[in-house]
Amino acid sequence: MSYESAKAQFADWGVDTEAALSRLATIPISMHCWQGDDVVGFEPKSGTSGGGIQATGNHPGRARTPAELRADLDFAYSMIPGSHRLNLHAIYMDTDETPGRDEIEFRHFTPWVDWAREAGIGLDFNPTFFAHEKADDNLTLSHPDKGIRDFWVEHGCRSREIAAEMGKALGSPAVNNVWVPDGYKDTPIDRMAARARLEASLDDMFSEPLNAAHMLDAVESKLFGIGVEACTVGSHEFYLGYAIRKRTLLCLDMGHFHPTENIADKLSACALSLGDILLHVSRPMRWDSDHVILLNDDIQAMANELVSADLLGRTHIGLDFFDATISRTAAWVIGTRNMQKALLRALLLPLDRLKQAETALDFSTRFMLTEELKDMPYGAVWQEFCARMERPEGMALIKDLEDYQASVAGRG
Ligand code: RNT
Ligand code: ZN
Repeated sequence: MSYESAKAQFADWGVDTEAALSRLATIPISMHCWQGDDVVGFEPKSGTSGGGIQATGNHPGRARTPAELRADLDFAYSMIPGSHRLNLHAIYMDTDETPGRDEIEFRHFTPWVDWAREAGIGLDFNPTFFAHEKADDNLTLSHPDKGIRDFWVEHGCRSREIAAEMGKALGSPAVNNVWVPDGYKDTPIDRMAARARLEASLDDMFSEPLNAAHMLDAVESKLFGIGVEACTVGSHEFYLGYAIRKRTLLCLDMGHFHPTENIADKLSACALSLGDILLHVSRPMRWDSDHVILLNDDIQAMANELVSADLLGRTHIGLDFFDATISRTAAWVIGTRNMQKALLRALLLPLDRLKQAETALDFSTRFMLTEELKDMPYGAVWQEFCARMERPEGMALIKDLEDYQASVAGRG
């Protein structure tokens, strides 16, 4: 179907496809660097990721150096319509020095900043509280040993400063997201003490006020992980309360709840008490498996909520998945485009009509509308978006993805 007929069909429903396309073009997605190398990073002696994070697979083409990762990212962004962001973890430093986690500085990341400036890409940041000998017990900021807590607080403080410098250099605030793996494999006796220690460490870390125009603090909760099945210190309730009291962003990761919970439902509930929100869009399969996101009901529900609840202006959309069994660049590109497709479909909803039916308790109309809408020509509008942004789609996209994968498959 041509874009013009699609446009007319949407207009029949009172939907302006041009408005949807313009809005979509302004929504940045923060693409996570760690899909490119299976969460390994570039620290001299980083081994397995630890902390319950597990990329599985051995597909050829893993980026082994910052230069390879940037080449893969350049390619990925060239396949994704719009202008976006990169979410870096501290272990992705690019330097000949070998700073400890408590010694990292902005200069260890300047090649990333130069690259981002050149490419017109915003940066976000994350301290790395895993894949380190001082995190081997799965305890960091809540460790009973003050020396270990202080080490990680120092890492967190430095990460905030690095994020602030990045945001300042690029003229757009970097979200600095704190996720710690802290928890217990078996049932703990004193959960309160662990949570009080985590809270005190976070307070220490966040004590230096930094300019919100440069850096935004976020905290990420989790339900459980491998090795911390019995208790995660930074649970959802812990961080929801913390974020509200301390006015940080709350990061909702779609894999960090019971599999039957509806994460989209949480957005409006949390948003009433919070300022900005950070999303880690992911696809848990039976557990926090971090599969590449599909254009499925969960992602669509999330996008619909962002639009319907008018939360796009204060939600930072980050992705969090890693699959090493398929082309890593294809995973990035298809996953990110899926997020955009879901946003486009949400922006093409006749929301006034739907809301009107709901307010009038006319659930028959709401039901008929939502189901009939599933047959609308979203594909034609998406194709138009890609064409205007000079990005391939369909078979042309697949060929480009295959060609690039073939070009990196020889990496050792
Ligand atoms: C882990 C969290 C966290 C990580 C990244 C690498 O369960 O989801 O966001 O995936 O920091
Ligand atoms: Zn996450």
